[in-house]
Amino acid sequence: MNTFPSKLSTAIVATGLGLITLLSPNITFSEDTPSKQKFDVHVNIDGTDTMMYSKNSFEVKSGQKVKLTFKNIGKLPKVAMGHNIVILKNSVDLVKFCNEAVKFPTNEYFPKGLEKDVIGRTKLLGPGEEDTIYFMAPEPGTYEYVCTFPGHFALMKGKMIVK
Ligand SMILES: [Cu+2]
Repeated sequence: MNTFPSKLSTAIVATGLGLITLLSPNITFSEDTPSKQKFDVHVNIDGTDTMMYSKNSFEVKSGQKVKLTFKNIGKLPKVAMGHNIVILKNSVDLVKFCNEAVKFPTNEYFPKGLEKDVIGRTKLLGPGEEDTIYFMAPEPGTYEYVCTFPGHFALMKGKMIVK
């Protein structure tokens, strides 16, 4: 009869999915993230070859656990058109931060020592790549996010509005 093989293949598929979840390399968490799987709001943003974010603002509520997925939907190579999203604390000057970031090409254009200035950040992504981050929405206010790849901050920036 077919019962046993069909149960077996179901088990294999389930195991496979489990492995994919475990091995997924693109999930990172900020330090104050209490749980990997629970979140209150999911924000999706794309980056393009024309140096644009698909969203120039989004709104969340203070205290929400935010899941943010960023995807580079362009085709140009990472060395020419890499993108990230860095969400800055509102005490931080965006231009100064980005001018510092360009000095760190070997650190994905993230300025070493300035982790304290950010609420969350994705990896620097090449074409077709995506990264998901989790963070807690801070106190109400407006927080800028930006791509720190050299020259991109003029166009690739937006505002996270926390209510
Ligand atoms: Cu960019």
